[in-house]
Amino acid sequence: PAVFDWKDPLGSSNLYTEEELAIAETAESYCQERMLPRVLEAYRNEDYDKKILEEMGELGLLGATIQGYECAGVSSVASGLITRAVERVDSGYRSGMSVQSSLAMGGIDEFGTEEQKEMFLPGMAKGKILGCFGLTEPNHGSDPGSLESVAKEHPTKEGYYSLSGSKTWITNSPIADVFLVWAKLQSTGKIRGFLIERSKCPPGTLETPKLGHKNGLRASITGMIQMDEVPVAKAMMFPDVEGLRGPFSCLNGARYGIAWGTIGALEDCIARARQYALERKQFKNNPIAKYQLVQKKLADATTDAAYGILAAYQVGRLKDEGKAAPEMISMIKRQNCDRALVNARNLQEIFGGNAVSDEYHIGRHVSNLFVTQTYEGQSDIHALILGRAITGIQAFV
Ligand code: TGC
Ligand code: FAD
Repeated sequence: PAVFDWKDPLGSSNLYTEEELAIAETAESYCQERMLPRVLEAYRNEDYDKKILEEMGELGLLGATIQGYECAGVSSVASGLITRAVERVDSGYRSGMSVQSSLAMGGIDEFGTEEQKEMFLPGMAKGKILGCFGLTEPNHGSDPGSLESVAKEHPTKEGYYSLSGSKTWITNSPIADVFLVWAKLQSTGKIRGFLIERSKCPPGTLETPKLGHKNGLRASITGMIQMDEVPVAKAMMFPDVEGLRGPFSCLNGARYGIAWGTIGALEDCIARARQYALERKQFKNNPIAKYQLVQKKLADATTDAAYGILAAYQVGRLKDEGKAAPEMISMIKRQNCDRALVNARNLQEIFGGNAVSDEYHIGRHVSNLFVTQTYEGQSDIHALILGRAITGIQAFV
């Protein structure tokens, strides 16, 4: 007879191939055995251990959907399962991986020249070359079309541009070796993608200060990219893509991953809250799990997690068939981030005062999930993307 499993309420595991299940298992064991023991110290000290990316590289988890260039070439569903396993531990670790895999490697794979791909992708797949993605600026977050960073013809160096401008809230920027920066080409006014290598920047032209004292995503590292006439060889510009289609195409992959990942974080909250509710006793020695209001919180969260996974799965399959419209990705990114945040906040109440101690992990997930709802398009921005697709009228401006 069919049995209900609270860990997989709608039986999504029946949908995965053998290979996808094996990849998920590898990722889950690595994350639980090697990442989880480090997360509390990392979060307390805002200390991102970049060895994590090397370890992920050794397991073939970076840029996993890319074909060739020493990448694993797995399905979008398999990459979603990896993301879910990582974010079950911490959204910050998933963030570091998303930026490396979907935003930086994904951009190079989709828009780079053969030379750029050969130069960066194999090293990035191994976690030996660290990447970051600079779109957001101090004055332009939700509206990146207005960005001010500019690439001018270099005044003295033949075959070079000179890049100036400032990017902020950039995951991995303080430790990155290669920067995928989006700036306007002065001659056309159009947004273009540039690959800046830290090792090739003359002193004083590139600074990447860390943004510390965060109250979420503390296990990831975030910073600025300050460019003051950075010389960049023309061969380091993406040759063909112009306008916002470039950065947004990279974001499609990262937003898709977040839809899986945030459900991983929510699933961790559910498992921890359930366990706590079964152990904690109040009023006549009853476990608080006996009380209806506590059960409702668990029922709501478990339902949203199960629906979220099925939706992400469906978009993953369509993605591999070339049938995933960006609006579908906006829908699952928004819904899964929002539901993960709301439910995690409700589950936090189950822990009573202990919720305030980081050793119960729930407060960390709640703070992280606020960030996931904000970056890669804040939820209301995704509502407007959907509203535009539904009505044909844009409401941004
Ligand atoms: P709009 O007119 O809508 O579009 C401009 C051009 O872009 C194309 N496009 C897309 N192409 C591919 N995929 C998509 N999802 C696309 N969305 C739009 C579009 O076809 C058009 O092309 P063309 O050739 O006609 O020029 O542009 P808009 O300026 O009106 O945009 C409005 C809006 C709100 C949709 C957009 O600006 C937006 O999405 N804002 C949110 C910004 C955002 O997501 N920033 C993310 C920064 S990176 C980040 O947060 C990383 S965190 C990583 C981590 O740590 O995990
Ligand atoms: P704003 O655009 O100022 O928005 C503020 C509020 O106004 C939001 O609620 C928004 O929904 C609302 N709003 C804005 N416009 C409208 C409108 N037209 N209608 C209705 N409501 C509106 N960026 C990168 O490029 N690379 C990274 O690696 C990266 N990593 C990040 C890591 C962290 C930890 C954080 C916090 C951010 C990161 N970001 C990154 C930046 C992130 O993408 C932006 O913060 C996000 O896009 C929102 O932009 P903003 O902060 O400028 O908010």
